[in-house]
Amino acid sequence: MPNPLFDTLFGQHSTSDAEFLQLPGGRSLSYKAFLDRAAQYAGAMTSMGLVVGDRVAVQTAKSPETLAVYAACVQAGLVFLPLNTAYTPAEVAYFVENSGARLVLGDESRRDALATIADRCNAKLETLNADGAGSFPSLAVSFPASFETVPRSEGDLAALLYTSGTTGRSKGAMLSQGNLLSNAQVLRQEWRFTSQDILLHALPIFHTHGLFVATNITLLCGGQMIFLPKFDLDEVITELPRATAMMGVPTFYTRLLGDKRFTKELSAHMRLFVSGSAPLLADTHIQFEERTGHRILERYGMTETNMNTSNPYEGERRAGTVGFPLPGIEVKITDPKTGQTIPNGDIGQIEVHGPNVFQGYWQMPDKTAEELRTDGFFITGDLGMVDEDGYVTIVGRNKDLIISGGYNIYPKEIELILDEQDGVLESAVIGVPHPDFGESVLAVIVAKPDQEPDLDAIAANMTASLARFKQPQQLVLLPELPRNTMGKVQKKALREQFAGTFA
Ligand code: MCA
Ligand code: AMP
Repeated sequence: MPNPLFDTLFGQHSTSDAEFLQLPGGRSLSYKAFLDRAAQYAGAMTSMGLVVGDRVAVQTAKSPETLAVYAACVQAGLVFLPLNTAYTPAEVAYFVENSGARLVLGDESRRDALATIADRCNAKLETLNADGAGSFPSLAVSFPASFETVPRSEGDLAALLYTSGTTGRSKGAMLSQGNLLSNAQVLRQEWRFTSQDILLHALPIFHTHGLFVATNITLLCGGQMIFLPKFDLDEVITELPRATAMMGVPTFYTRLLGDKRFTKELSAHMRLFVSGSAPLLADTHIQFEERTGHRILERYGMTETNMNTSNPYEGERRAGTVGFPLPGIEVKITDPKTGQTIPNGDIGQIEVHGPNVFQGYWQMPDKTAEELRTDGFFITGDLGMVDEDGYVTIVGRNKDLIISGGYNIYPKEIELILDEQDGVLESAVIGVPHPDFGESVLAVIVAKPDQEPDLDAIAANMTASLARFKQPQQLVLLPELPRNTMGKVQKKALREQFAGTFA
């Protein structure tokens, strides 16, 4: 019985001794060894009573074992729910509760906090540490290295990835087997990936970019990954000469350009550098080409859709654009008020349609209906235009969103917490230019009459509730927020006022 995602990405390699992961310290893992481990994990999770469709919430370090949990979930028909390792227990509690996860996998160092959450949500808790040890692998070791793959179809759910919401509540994007598979197939073809490729993998694996784009393509073509725990400039520079391709957020490329060791010779063996998740400045694109002779290939995607557009592999990679709609994917630009398609060259909201578009938000039919039209077009919340040659350019966002180092941060989530602090009347959180992260978080606070909020105490309070990367890098007190005649806060004016803060 088929399981399209498992069969195509993983099953085809089950007896292959070819190398899959190159790991720090000269270690490596073959496809077979990786899949044997995944089968043991699938056996262990099934023995715990998990059944098809159950969610598995995973907040563990980037490691071959975490990747094997993903494979095991696909093989056993479970829904993989990866979580940013920077999330605080308060944040994790929401995801576990909202998803109704049956199993939580976390690091031993967080066992107490996670146990409280798991108990409250009636979920099981097991540990998996960065070095591959923990209660979960200890349990799995006694299971056979083969597992009868659970039949699934392309419409079945494979993963639940949470994206922050403009209302402050995160939404679980339901991704089917077909969503993931179709995108991996299209990207392998478009970017010419083969079993000869060695991908330098320095992205986290709890987001679409590192998990689905980078990993699924490699699995599909039977290539290898140099699997680094995180983006570390020295390690990337050391490993680059052995790689053929790299995927990254713009911060990766600006950091590389900031290092004199990053030369044409160092990247001579590379055939492809891909950038996405945040806008790549045209200046970075140009500097990169001058330094290395390579033109970065920029593409555009979302958690809800995987990848939508890409600059061409052959043909002109145009700086400042995100290229053409991928084969099988339609992009249209519409008037945000009427939803009508507008002429090429005009700026409107970007809508996409295709086999990549998700199944809706987990148990949020109203939110799904707001963003996913009945004809299948998804309203991305990005603003853009298509030029006469068909290149798509993103010019801004119709959603209040900050992208810092490739991580999405929704101001509303932070404002809700700030507004509860002592002495705070109201707040406005904005993204301002940052040389390393592209954008960074700045919070403007207005005091209640005759009160003086303690900014240091407020900053300290944020650490319990919010992951470090979401915490404002600066808190500013203003007598009032700028508003238009309708009373709406003018964030544009604030962004202009504070544009130079992190310059
Ligand atoms: C780390 N910090 C950050 C960020 N990352 N602060 C703001 N924004 C960030 N992105 C904090 C740390 O907690 C630390 O705080 C301080 O910054 C310095 O840490 P540093 O060591 O410099 O950071 P790093 O570990 O080098 O991380 C920076 C990074 C990383 C390499 C850019 O954030 C990263 O890998 N980003 C990629 C995110 C990604 O994969 N996005 C794809 C999602 P302190 O020192 O104060 O404790 S979007 C997606 O998937 C869509 C579909 C798409 O299109 O791809
Ligand atoms: P996420 O919801 O975390 O998947 O982030 C998706 C958002 O990242 C998109 O809606 C865009 O706003 C942004 N994004 C992704 N790729 C690009 C890109 N190449 N250029 C500009 N913005 C991008």
